[in-house]
Amino acid sequence: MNVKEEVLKEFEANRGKLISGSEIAKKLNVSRNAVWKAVKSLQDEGYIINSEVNKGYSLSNENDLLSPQSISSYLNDKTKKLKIEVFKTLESTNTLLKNIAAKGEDEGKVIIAEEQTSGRGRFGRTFYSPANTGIYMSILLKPNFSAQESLYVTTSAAVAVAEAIEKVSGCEAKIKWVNDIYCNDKKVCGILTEASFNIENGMLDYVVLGIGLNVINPKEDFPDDIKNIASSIFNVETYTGGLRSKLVADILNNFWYYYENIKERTFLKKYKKRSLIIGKEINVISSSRSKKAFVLDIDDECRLIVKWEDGSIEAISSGEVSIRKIN
Ligand code: BT5
Repeated sequence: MNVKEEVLKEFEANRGKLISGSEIAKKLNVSRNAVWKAVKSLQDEGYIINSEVNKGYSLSNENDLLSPQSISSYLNDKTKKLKIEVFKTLESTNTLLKNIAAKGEDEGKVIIAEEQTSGRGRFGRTFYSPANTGIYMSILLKPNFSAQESLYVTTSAAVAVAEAIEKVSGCEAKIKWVNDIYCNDKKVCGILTEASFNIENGMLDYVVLGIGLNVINPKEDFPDDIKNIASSIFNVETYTGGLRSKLVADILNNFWYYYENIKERTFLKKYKKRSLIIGKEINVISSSRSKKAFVLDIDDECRLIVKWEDGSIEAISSGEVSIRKIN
């Protein structure tokens, strides 16, 4: 870590509290001038750091910029070992992490961006990812799984995110099979899991789990094509800041627990309990054809059990279709 990163670590560990420049300088074994320069540079990056003459500096609780330091203060013993890197802007965190994974990176690398210019959804769709209002994060996993089991990564992550949303914002979070999270009937989060397979043994080489969460509404609102379906978990008018790092950490803490116990599928009951569509009518869309069905259940392999209009029952897999709820 360089001086600026060390100074930020001190501030994040003492959020809202005054610490004197000389105290920081002594602790880091650098000059007071070096601390002042680091503070100035952090302020230029947008950190809200207040200073009081002869007393010192304090990082405002309202500060909402993401950094490994800000996230780390909320992580548990297991997730503290993750290697988190935060970027101001990227095309797509999944794309970057897939490139890094292909070069042999270890499990536990986490890439976060404040903004994505080409955020991706499933089936080549886009995920709108404006600056400083959401969380765009990808996690590298190397599970000892068959290709089919990779679905449990998406579904356990959905539970992890839903629980984090509820804890931090109080919004009731529902899951729309297989990868979307809804609050108040609007989509607030999408999950994109991409995997690389070993053709010879049918096992996974690696999995990149991508999570996009709308925390506050973007300044110019959502674009017209998603205005009616997208929302965020906080109202921009009342959001007081400082919670995005906690959300990231809660998601990582929850997810890592489910991931380490994934074979027991402890998340599955919770996944079903949060379902937005069990007991509802939906349209099942595949290669531009749409068919009405009634959702009976989600089975242990995370397939959707539907009853078609002719009365026949089928288990459908997420790789093949999209669904739309009928109100
Ligand atoms: C998803 O796909 O929702 C998966 C989104 C995953 C995004 C994360 S961000 C970090 C990582 N890096 C990436 O590049 N991607 C991942 P899908 O279920 O196919 O939904 C896509 C559809 O959601 C779009 O066609 C829009 O209708 C809608 N949509 C786009 N942006 C949205 C947003 N910000 N909030 C809510 N809905 C959105």
